[in-house]
Amino acid sequence: MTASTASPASPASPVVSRTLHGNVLVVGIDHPPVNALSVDVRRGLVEAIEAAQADPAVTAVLIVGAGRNFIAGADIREFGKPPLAPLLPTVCNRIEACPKLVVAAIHGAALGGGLEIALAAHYRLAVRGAKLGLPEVQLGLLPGAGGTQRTPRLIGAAAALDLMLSGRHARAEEALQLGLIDRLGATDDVLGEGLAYVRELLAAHAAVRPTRAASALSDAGVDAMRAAVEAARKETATRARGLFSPMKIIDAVEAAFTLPFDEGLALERRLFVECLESPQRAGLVHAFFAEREVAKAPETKAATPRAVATIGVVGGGTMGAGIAVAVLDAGLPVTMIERDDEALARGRAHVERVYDGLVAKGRIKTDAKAAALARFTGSTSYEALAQADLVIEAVFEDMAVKKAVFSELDRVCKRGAVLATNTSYLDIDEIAGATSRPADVIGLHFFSPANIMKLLEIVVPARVSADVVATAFELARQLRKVPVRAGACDGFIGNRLLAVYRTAADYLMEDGASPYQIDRAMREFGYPMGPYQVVDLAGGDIGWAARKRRAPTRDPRMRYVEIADRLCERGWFGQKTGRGFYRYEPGARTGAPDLEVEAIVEAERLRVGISARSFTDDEIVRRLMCAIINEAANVVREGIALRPLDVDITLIYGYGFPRYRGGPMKYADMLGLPTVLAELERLSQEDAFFWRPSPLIVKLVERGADFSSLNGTAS
Ligand code: 3H9
Repeated sequence: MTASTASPASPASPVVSRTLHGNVLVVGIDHPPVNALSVDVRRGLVEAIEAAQADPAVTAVLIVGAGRNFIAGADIREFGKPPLAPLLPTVCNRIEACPKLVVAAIHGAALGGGLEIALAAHYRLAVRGAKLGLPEVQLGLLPGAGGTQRTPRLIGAAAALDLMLSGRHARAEEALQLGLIDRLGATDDVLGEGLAYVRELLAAHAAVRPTRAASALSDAGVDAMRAAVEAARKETATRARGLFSPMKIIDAVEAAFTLPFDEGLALERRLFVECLESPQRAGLVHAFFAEREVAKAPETKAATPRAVATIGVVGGGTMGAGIAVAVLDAGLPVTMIERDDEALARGRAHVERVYDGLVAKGRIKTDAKAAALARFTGSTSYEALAQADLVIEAVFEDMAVKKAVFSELDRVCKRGAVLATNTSYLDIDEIAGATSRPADVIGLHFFSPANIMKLLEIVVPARVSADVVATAFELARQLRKVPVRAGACDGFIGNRLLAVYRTAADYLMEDGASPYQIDRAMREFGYPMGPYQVVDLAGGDIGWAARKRRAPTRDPRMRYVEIADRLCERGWFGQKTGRGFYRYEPGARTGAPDLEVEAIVEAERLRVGISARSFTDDEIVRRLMCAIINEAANVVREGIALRPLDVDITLIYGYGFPRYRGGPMKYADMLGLPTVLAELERLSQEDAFFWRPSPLIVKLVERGADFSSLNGTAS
């Protein structure tokens, strides 16, 4: 805080304070948690600028944020509701038009509309640690308060497009280099730095400097801008395929050098409203809030996590090594256990290989690899885990093997240690039964590659204690994972839904669609890969083993398609064997359609007496989505997922479901549950067992409600 004398200027709005520091009016935004620009903040800002303009005692205005951030942007909770005046573009124009000097002093986040407020000010200072960005694209939007017009005028179109199309945050140092800010504060006292800067500007008689008149759009600059816009259009057509707002962002930025400022603003507004009204905006905003909501499981409120400073990992295969890297990356030490020296050496080599890959890709430096590996130790003796606070088992998926591991852990681990299994389908209660402390046993289902994939299913068996669940959520936070609480059942949330998705795809294939058409249709829907590309990537043998395991308990009413088994019997397990549903050139990751596979599919149709019929891509998507939505409803009904939004986040973060569709439950709500139910009823005439509508969907439709009514959130 600065030493200057401060006095309240007038009773301002409850969220925007006005304090006179000598002749400088400090306008403070204090609207927790992140100073989002709600209607009250917008009103308060306009009133403050008007008050400054009218008060002869004020020669300059300094805008600052209270708490941890400057301003996190527009209030996302207001989207989709009737807009309330003053709109944000008006607020920004009002700030820019102020005849007295306006300076923004930034700390923490200045994002979206928050940065646009700063861009409307005449000068900008940021302290270290500040992050500036225009992340609207991640919400299906574009910067709609002058950002698309002011940013290119300030820093050129190439840099502006980079910020807007990636949505990334630039640190204060980079922002200075780009020309987004004018001054980097020497200390982190944002108010003191800001006031000193304003006084310096006043002493130098610095001019009021509207950003709309900034000069990056000089004649010489325009050619470069045109080239940047064209390059961005080309790249966006492939990189952001299927997304609505990126092309609108480019159109708006182009207007910055093809139209006068006010016409550019008008175009920006029109395009912003188009984005605002798009289903993609609704899907992405839902995902934004859902992602934050999943971390708030009931146990995280009811219990205190146990302290975790040291972690053990049992098993050094791909999964164990990936988990070890995820933990090492969070700065925690890891002890890996393997059964003998050879296996341990392989486990260590696995870990090193992951780091070598990261170094080769330039993601980390060699010294970061060395620092991480210095936290890694290995042992062939379980005794090395005696002091571990939490142990994650990642051995072969076999109940007897897992039980043996847990009985060893029970023998050696200290009281209070959390014992976690990474199983993807086995009964965790049974595993816990191999110990004398089932209350300490929990499921931590990582996704491969475990150091990259963000999803962590936290699987809660019947006897686990609440503080162990809370510990798992805290670990997820430390590992920067997105945790989803799942109840115990075969496949938990994600793999259970994957199984019905695959089954429905197999039915389509046997009934007449080719695996290649199915894959293409799902890619068009927004998945990065189709279901059969995923099988080939994961290894057909994994699903084959699961099918054999389930065979004895399979309901006889369930139709079973044997096509994948025919491929596995030939040793065609996908990428790793060079053949699967696709044929792969040595080392290639993209496969080509295989006529022999199509012949096998046709032979299977003949064998079971099906004559192929044709399906449109649209029908394929409808069937596969109905299968997922229906099973997801059962997963919610049974309490395996806490809420529909937990399913949405699981599929977005673990299974490539297109985020801009908000997840399958949000997608179902947008389609309309009566439409989904009607489709299920139609399909159940073909196969009453598989397509039986979930009682939850039936109930919600009867009540005129949808899945969002079960989320307990506003989105
Ligand atoms: C925009 O600005 C459009 C304009 O161009 C044009 C308009 C015309 N609104 O993330 P956290 C909530 S679009 C409302 O856990 P952190 C969040 O839900 C906007 N609420 O904290 C959470 O609530 P809860 C462009 C918001 O410290 C709480 O705040 N801006 C908003 O890890 C804490 O959030 C963005 O896209 C908001 N804008 O991270 C920035 N932001 O406690 C979005 C957050 O009930 N925000 N909340 O769960 C962020 O990226 C991060 O929140 C931030 C802080 C980095 C700021």
